[in-house]
This record gives sequence, structure tokens and C-alpha cells, in this order.
Amino acid sequence: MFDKSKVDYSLYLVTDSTMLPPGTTLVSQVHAALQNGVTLVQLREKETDTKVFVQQALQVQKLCREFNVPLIINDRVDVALAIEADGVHVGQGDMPIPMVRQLLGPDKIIGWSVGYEHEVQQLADMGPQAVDYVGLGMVFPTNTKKNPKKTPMGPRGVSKLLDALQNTKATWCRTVAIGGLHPNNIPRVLYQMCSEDGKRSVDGISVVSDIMASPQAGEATRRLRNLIDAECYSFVDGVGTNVEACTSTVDEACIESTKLNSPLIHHITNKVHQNFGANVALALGSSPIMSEVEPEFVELSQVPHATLLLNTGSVAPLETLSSAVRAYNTAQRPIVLDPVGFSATSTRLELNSYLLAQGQFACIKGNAGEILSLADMNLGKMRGVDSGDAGSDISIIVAATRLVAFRYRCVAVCTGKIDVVANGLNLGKFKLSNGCAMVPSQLPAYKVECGDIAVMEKITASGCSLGTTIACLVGGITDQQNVFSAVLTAVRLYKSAGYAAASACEGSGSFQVKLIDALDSLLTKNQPSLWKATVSSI
Ligand code: 3NM
Ligand code: MG
Repeated sequence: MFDKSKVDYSLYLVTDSTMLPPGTTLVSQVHAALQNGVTLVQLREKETDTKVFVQQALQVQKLCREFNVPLIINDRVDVALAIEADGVHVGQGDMPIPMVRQLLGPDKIIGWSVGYEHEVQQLADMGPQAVDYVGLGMVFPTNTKKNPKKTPMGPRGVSKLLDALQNTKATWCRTVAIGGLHPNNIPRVLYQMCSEDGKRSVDGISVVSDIMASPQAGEATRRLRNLIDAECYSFVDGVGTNVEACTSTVDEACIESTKLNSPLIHHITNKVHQNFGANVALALGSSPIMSEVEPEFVELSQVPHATLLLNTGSVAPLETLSSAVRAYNTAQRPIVLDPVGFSATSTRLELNSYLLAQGQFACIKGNAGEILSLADMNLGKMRGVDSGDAGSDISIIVAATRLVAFRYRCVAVCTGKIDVVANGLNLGKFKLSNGCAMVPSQLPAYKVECGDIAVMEKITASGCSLGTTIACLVGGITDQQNVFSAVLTAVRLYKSAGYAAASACEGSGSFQVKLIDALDSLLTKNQPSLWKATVSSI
């Protein structure tokens, strides 16, 4: 008999015999997985007759016992009792938890599938004797679950459920994330899933197809095991991964990198911004490309230094935008997200929320209305896409920017008369279960100021082109450099160029021209110590 309070949930295999590759069996796959680091096994065979199911359960149980790994039975309380399995996993539509507990007794493990906050509330109300762990999902789309009743919630959805567990004080309950989890998304998912009090991350990762459908189940398991044990993750590999070493606010090296590497800046943006954004990118020594042609996204994302600027003001079809996000996340190249009019209409809210749930972004940039909405600090409808910071208290803006940086593990930028930049990338090493090293209010944040450049608001696409500028600098850096420094440098560069252009122009028409001149000139000279915009830590 094992002690259920000591169960290791870190790598949880759920079986499915319908996807076995040729030459393998249920038992051979489970065996390979057990040999390579699976810590918990659930027998989930939806299409097997009871007689065969019981036989399989006994075989798998024998193996699990050899490895000292608990065996959980999906749904079938009767089978679990008959073979004296270690626990049962039930879904929302299965036998009610109090009945399962009554039948199994206090020492067995009970797992429950949870997808919504109100289900967490029910779990808390049932108390610590009821549910031992929850499967939180589905995280990403999966072909494994037939006719799923839920939509993928993304890492952000899991974080919300972790918050709910903290808020309802269901501290006894362990958690695993499930649904569409594979080596290409597990590092960033683990990095992103954390409760807002910083205290709780998931206790494990649960997979079906990544192991069960693999012709090399042992190697597949080892790969997952190594990712989970690595204890250090960044938002993407290969760019700006030097997260420990940031803080320089005057960074000639970022500018040098952009000049040297001439990054490809793939814009998916609104029509108003397309022409001006392309000119800004060219002035910044970068190569702009405007493409909403899905079949070329993967190829573009593989160009050295390719960077995606995703400006949702275009309201391109969601499928186009999410396939671009997938391409750049898979290529581990950075994405700068400008969620224009984040919640101005229900269409935009849905689209932006979906992208934010599914993707990982290097930088999220918005105006005060957008950043406040993203932080759930402004639930009212926005006035329009230019909804600004009139009257908003800077301390509220700073708190919201930090929260966005924390929630999405990105650098968050809130634009306005004073720009605020917060760093959600330096959250320390990731470990299962224990949350992360910092809470939102501790994240490094800076303000960038240069008086009031009123003419900036008289031209269209000036905010969008800050997005372009950020993309040019983030895209230019190498993995020895730091994303936060690149973003901060971009914000300062853009504001300083705005100041210079405002001093030299005769009106809003010539301002636009002078702004491009000033960006070009500041980049060419690369003397940040002479830039007019100031940076101070908050
Ligand atoms: N439960 P794969 S998703 C069994 O959301 C299961 O509760 C889910 O399979 C939930 O790892 C899922 O192959 C299937 O994507 C996960
Ligand atoms: Mg079920």
C-alpha cells in the first residue's frame, strides 16, 4: 500500500489503445514509459469490453507495481474496486465524487477533470476528503479526446484555474495539465502556468498521444522527463534567452545587432499602418514584409532573425492569425503582439483572447485602455481603438502593465504620454508545484518620458509603428542579448525620434516625414546617451 499524500504527479501517462503504432501493445508502451520516468498511470480505454478491460488492468497493474507507480482507472469504479487499483479518475459527466469516495474509501486516489472556475468552487466545497487531484484542461487542441465538450483554454486558462484553487483555499488538491501537450509546447507552458500570488504551479504534465502513439515510447517519455526536470525555461529558445542579465537601459548593442542582422519584420497589421510601418522598418535597417498568406508563414518564420508583428487591428480571420502564431512559436522566433482595441467589440475580445490563450509573445504592447482591459482592470467597453490614458492614474497603469507582463510572461508596454515597460521574463527558474520567484508587484518596471509630444496623436499609425520599432530591435538581437533591454531601447528610441521630429516639423504632415528621418538618424548614429527620452525605474 502506498501513501497517497506522497504521490508524484510530475509525469502522468493516460493510455489509449486505439492509437498504438504497429508492433507495439498497450503493455509494451506502458512498460517503456515506466522504464523512462512516468510517475503515474491511468488506464483509459473507452472502447474496450469490460472483460478485456479487466485483463488489461491486471497486466498493467502488475507492471506498475514493479515500478512502484500507482495505477488509476478511468471512470470504472467497479473495475478499480475489483482489481484493487490505487484510484479512479472521473470526468464531470461521470459518477458524482461523493459516491466515488464512498465506494473507494478514504485511502484511494480520486482524480477529477476540471475545466471551469465554478468546478473548482464545487471541489473546494466538497472539502479535502473528496478530490485528491484535478486534471486541468484541455490546454491545447487535441485529436485524442473524441467530441470534446470544452474549448482549449491555453496556459492562461490553466493559470486562472490555479488562481481559483488558491482563492478557494483548496490547498490539498494537486494538479496536472492535460490536452495537446508535446515537447514543442511543454517548456513555455510550464513557464507560463502559475497562480497570480506566485505560489502555485501545476504538479505535473499529463499526456496520452505523445507517448501512446509514439513508435519509440521510451524515448518519447525520456524527452518529456528531461523537459520537466530541466527547471529552467524561457519564452523562446535562441533569442534573448539571457534573461538573467538584464537591466541596461542604454543599450547600443541592441541597435548594433539590428543594424548588423537586418531582421525580417513580418507584419500582419491593419491597412492604415501597412505603408508607414514598412517605412519605419526600412528606416531601422530592417526588412519589412506584409503577408497574410498562410502557406508561407512557416517558411517566413524560418528566415534568420524573422520576427512577427501581429497587430490585431486588421481583424484578419482568426485562423490566419493563429496559424501565424503557431508558425513563429514553433520556429521559436519572437512575436510582438499589438492587441488593437482589445475589447472594443465582442469579436475583437474573442479573437485577442484566443490568441493570448494559445500563443507565447515576446512583447505585448497596448495603450492604456488595452493594457487595463488585459489586466481585467477596466471591464467596461472601450470607446474606440484610440482609447487613451486621459485621466488614468499612472500607478494604476503601472500595476496593470506589471500584471500583463506576469500573466503572459512577456515584456509588457503601455503607451501614453508616459510609456510604461514591465519585464515578466525574469521570473527565475521554473519548478513544478512551487510557483515562481516573484509576484506581479515585484516585476522590474520602467517609465519612459519626453514631455508631451502632442503631434504624435495627430498622425495615424504612430502607436502601431512603435510596434514595428519594437519588432525591429527584438528581432535584431541574438541569444546572448536580452529581450527586455531590446524593448526598452525601442521605446526610448521611438519617443526620442518623436521628440526630434516634433521640434523639426511644421505640422502633422511633415511630422510623419521627420519621424522617419529621425529614426533613421538616431539608428545610424547610435548614441543612446544623447537621446531625449529619459528612462527611470518605478
Ligand atoms: N482529457 P493528448 S484532454 C484524456 O481536457 C483527456 O480533460 C482531457 O490527449 C481534458 O495528450 C484529454 O493526446 C486528451 O492530447 C489528451
Ligand atoms: Mg469519463
